[in-house]
Amino acid sequence: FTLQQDLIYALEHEGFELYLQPIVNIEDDSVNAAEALIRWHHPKQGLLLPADFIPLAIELGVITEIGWWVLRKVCQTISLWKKEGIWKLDYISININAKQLIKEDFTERFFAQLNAYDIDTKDIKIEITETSLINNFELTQQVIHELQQRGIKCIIDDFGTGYSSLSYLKKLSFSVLKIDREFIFDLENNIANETLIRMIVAIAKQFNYKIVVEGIEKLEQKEIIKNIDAHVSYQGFLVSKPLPINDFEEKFIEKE
Ligand code: G
Ligand code: G
Ligand code: MN
Ligand code: NA
Repeated sequence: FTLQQDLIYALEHEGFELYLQPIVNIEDDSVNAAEALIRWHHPKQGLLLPADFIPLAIELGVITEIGWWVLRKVCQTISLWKKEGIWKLDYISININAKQLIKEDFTERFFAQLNAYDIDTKDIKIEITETSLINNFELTQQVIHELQQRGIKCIIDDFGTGYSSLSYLKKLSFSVLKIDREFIFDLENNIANETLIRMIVAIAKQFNYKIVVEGIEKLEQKEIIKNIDAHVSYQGFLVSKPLPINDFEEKFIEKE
C-alpha cells in the first residue's frame, strides 16, 4: 500500500487520534483553552506527526475530510465534557486548511456540525496559517468574515513566518494572533527576537487582537514574554506537550 491509500483507509477506520495542548494564561499558568492537533497511528510506521502526512493530505485534497473528522471529534469531546459538568475551557481551537475553508459548503456544514452536538459558537475557534491565506486571499477573507459575523472567532496561526504583509491585519477579521515559535526559540540569547515580539504585540493590540505566544520551553523565555505583556496567553512544552484527550482531561480539567 502507498501512504496515499493508507491515508484514505485511516479516515474510514478511525486511524487518527486527536491530541490537545493547553493554552494558558501567562500571569498564573491557569489553563484557559486548548489546541487540537492530529496524530496518525500508522499500522506499520507507528505514531506519525502532522509533518509526516499533512502536506500529502493537502496535495491529495484529503485534508478537507481530515478537517471534518477533527471538528466532529472536538464537538464530541466538548459535548461529553458538558454532560459531565467538567467543560471549563474558554475554547478549543482547530487547524483548518484554507483549501477546506473555501469549499462552497464550508460554513453550512460547519454550523450544521456544531448544531448536531449542541455546541456554542464561542466554544470553538478556527486557526488558519498565515501562509495558507495567500492563494485565495479574497475568498478566504470573505469566509473568515462570515464566520466572525456568526460568532466563530478566527486565529491567525504561525504569525510572522509567512510573507506576512502587515496590511493583512486591517483587511482580515481575525480575533487572535498566534506568534510563531520561531521568535521564541533562542529568545533568551537573542535581543532581536525580543524586539520583534515587542513590535508584533504592539501592532496586534492596536488592532484589538488577543495574543497567543507559541513554543515557550523555558522559564526564562516565559519571564521575558511576561515582561513584554502580562496579558497574553501561551502554549509550550514548559507547560505541556500535546496530550491524548484522556491524559489532557486527567491533568488539566478540574473536577469537584
Ligand atoms: O502537532 P504538531 O504538534 O506536530 O503539529 C504540527 C503542525 O501540523 C501544526 O503546525 C499544525 O498547523 C498542523 N496540524 C496539526 N493538526 C492539524 C489538523 O488537524 N489539521 C491541519 N490542517 N493541520 C494540523
Ligand atoms: O498549528 P501549529 O503550528 O501552531 O501547531 C503547534 C505546533 O507546535 C505543534 O507541532 C506542537 O507540537 C508544537 N509545539 C507546541 N509547543 C512547543 C514547544 O514548546 N516547543 C516546540 N519545539 N514545539 C512546540
Ligand atoms: Mn495551530
Ligand atoms: Na503555529
